[in-house]
Amino acid sequence: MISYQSEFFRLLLQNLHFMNAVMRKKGFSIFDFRFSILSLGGSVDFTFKVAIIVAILSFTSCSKNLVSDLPAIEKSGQSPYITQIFDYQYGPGQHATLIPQVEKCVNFIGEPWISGKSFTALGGWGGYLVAGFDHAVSNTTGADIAIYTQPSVSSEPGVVFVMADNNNDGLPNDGTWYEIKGSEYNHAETIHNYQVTYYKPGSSGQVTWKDNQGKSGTLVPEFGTDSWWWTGYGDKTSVTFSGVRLPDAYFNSSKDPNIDLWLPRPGLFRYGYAECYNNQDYNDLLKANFLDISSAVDASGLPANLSKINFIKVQSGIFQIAGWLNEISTEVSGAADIHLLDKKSY
Ligand SMILES: [Ca+2]
Ligand SMILES: [Ca+2]
Ligand SMILES: [Ca+2]
Repeated sequence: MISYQSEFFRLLLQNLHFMNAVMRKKGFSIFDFRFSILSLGGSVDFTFKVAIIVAILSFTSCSKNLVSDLPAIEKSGQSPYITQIFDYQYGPGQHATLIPQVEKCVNFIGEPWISGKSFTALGGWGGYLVAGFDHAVSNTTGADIAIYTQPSVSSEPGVVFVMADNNNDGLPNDGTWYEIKGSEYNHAETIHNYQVTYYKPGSSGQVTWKDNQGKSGTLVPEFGTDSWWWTGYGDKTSVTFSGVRLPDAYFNSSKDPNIDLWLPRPGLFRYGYAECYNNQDYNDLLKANFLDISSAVDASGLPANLSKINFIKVQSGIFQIAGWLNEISTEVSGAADIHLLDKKSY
């Protein structure tokens, strides 16, 4: 096992390198500082922010065991982890210019975080990936699927859907996507069957949007980014996403208009979502949210009663730009069939 101390310095160096690279690329702008559990903005000195965030991330990281030291059991040649990506669409957000046009989501395939693997950014609301296991994951008592987080400390909830391979052709082409019913399923602010169309920016560089609730707006980054439009959309002048809109995850608790102090809204996202930390289904050892196939519901909210699933879909569920945090967007590092993992690892 790698010592906490060496892991501390590895993460410290990794994050300093990351921030340095970002600052160079962005000309001293913010790329993704949602590593912080609370965030400071406005008149607070930039260097101070960086110092706080590095300190928080390093402290958090060195206080936990390392996932990559914990081997998985492979039974009958089956992989516990995701083996295929079928679809990926980035939702407009701050990472847009950094994600290749043909993103393969290799960070979501296989065991997370080994050999320098990072995470997959789903972007702003609606962005998603569709992935599959090489076998059917059984629905046994309790949790069945682990969705690995970024890892980080700041929740950016994603909605998870599951599908069975009914015709056994290995493709997510004939089943129904059933939503894992999370804690905010019946929240008054949750909008099921939500839809947003994002429009390619003109000369302003800013993405405008319209939703199916009669609302529209502009995605304005708090800190400058080149564009939130992703080259992976090809020649499209607009792109439409459909899914579940969850309640806003953060609120600005600052009384000073010159300072942002973004905090998680209390009591929300207790279970049932991807990239949620310190909630009821977060496994501290694996750094993953544990989801139960029995929680899957149909379009009317009734139990889907699935005995097994082969495919998962993870989708950014928050449509919120939280000040200098920019958009709240899900990042995930893979998924596992919990039944195939070494029980000692979690
Ligand atoms: Ca289960
Ligand atoms: Ca199929
Ligand atoms: Ca994240």
